[in-house]
Amino acid sequence: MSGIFVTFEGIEGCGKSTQLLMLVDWLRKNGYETVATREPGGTEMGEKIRAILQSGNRGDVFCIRAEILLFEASRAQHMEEKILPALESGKIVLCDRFFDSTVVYQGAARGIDADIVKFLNVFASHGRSPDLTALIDVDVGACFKRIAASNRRRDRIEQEDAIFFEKARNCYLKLAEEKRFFTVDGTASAEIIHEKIKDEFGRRFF
Ligand code: Z5A
Repeated sequence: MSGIFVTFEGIEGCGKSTQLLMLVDWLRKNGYETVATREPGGTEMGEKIRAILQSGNRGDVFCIRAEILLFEASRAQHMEEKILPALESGKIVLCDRFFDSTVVYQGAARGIDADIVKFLNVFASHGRSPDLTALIDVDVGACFKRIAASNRRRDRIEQEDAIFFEKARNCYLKLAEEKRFFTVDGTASAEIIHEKIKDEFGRRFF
C-alpha cells in the first residue's frame, strides 16, 4: 500500500509550519497514521546538516555548490531513512519544505542552472514527487514583518534581502501552475487557511 506525501512550501514566515501542525493534528484525530517531518533535517544526520546550513551569517564563505549539495545530502538521507519507508507502510507523510525549496532558493534565487537543480532533486528524492504541495503565499513585506515580530534570530539564509525573497516567491508562483500544487492566500487567518487545505486534501485523497 502506498501512503500519501504532502509538502508545505512558501517563503520564510508564510505560516507553513503552523499549517503543517494543524493538518497533522486533524489527521491524527481522525485516526490516520501521520509522520510530520521537515527539510533540511528530519533524520539525525539531516538535523546536523541543517545546523551547518543555518549557522553563521549572510555572506559567510559558503559556496553555492556546497550549499545545494548539503540540502540534497539531507534529502537523500531523509528519503531513504524516513519518508520512503513511511510511504511504503501506507502512512501519510507531511513535510515542511521539500525539493521545490531547492528549485526556488538555490535555482531561482541563487542562480544555479535549473537542469542541474532538477537532476540533483530527482537523484536525492529517488524520483518520488509529493502527491500534493500546499503553497502558502504571502508577500515578502508581510513575511519580514512576521519574522521581525517573532523576535528570533534570523538564520544565514533568512538574512538575505527582499530581492532574494521576491525571486523565490515569483518562482513559487510559477511552479504552482502545476496540478500538484494547491495555492492558498497566507494572509487569511490560520483557521481559514487550515479549512482550505483540509478541504483540498479531502477532495484529492478521500
Ligand atoms: N532551504 C533552501 O534554501 N533549500 C532547500 O532545499 C530547503 C530549504 C529544503 C530553512 O527553512 C531554510 O532553508 C529556509 C529555506 C532554506 N530559509 N529561508 N528563508 P525553514 O522552513 O526551517 O524556515 P523558514 O522558511 O524560515 O520558515 P519559518 O520561519 O519556520 O516560518 P513558517 O514555517 O513559514 O511560518 P510559521 O513558523 O508557521 O509562522 C511564522 C510566524 O507567523 C509565527 O509567528 C506565526 O505565529 C505567524 N503566523 C502563522 N500563520 C499566520 C497567519 N495566518 N496570520 C498571521 N500570522 C501567522
